[in-house]
Amino acid sequence: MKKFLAGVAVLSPLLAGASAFAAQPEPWQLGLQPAATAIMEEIRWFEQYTLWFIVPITLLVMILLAWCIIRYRAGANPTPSRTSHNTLIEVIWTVGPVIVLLFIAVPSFQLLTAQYNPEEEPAMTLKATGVQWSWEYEYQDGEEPLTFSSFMLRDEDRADAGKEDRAAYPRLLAVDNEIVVPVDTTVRVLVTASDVIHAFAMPAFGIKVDAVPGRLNETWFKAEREGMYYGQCSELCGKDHAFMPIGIRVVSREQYDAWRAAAQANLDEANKALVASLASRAVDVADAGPNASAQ
Ligand SMILES: [Cu+2]
Repeated sequence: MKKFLAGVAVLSPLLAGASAFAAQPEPWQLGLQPAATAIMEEIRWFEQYTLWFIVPITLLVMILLAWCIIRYRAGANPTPSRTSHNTLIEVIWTVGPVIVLLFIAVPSFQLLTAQYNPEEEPAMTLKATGVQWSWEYEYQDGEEPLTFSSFMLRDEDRADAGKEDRAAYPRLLAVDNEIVVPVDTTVRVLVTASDVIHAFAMPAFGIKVDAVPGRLNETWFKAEREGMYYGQCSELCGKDHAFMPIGIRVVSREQYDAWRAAAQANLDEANKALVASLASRAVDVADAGPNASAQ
């Protein structure tokens, strides 16, 4: 036991450090990715909150089971009681769970409502279409919609795209054309699919919504921290299901405006310019996170 506790003590700063890298899964990660939106903060709070019920209930049941097994085994209790009814116990085990469920249901419904209702009218609309096996994005703001597809970044394309840093552009998660959105902006995401069911999921934003052919689902996010965020298709959609990552880059308003204007003319050039400008101030971006000191 002592050894185990010592192990936990050694590991915990490591785990805290790992979580500071935000936005992408880490090897041996426990728990969720750090939150980049208020909704994800709430989801994380709710997860902790429910643990305060789950852990005591599990312990109580374990103790009761152990007590019954030991105290009332045939050897220690040769003549079993014939009692089959106890009003007080029956009231307790009916009312107790009802109260627990109420305590869980109220914040749960509040969270569900918040997930469906952005605080303000979304400032921009993005359509994401799942395709076997890539994503098609359409920016529906502005006079001319901007459309492009997003494939997993292949190793041979890294140099060309200026994405050789494997920490920032991890294998199997990095994409050739990522979604670029301004920070602190409410973005409506319309999600559909062209062939089979996919799902659009971004863990750090707390969003996950099915992409169903012939239907249009809606979700939204408001990213509060600049950075590069990774998600994946979350519906088993076929042989390349594991190879359709989602990349969302959250940048400042000015950077977004510059990118958007350039992307309309030439997406590749716009992306390259953005990657280069961000690489030059990578340190600032890393410092921007609330957990930066933990690194
Ligand atoms: Cu898929």
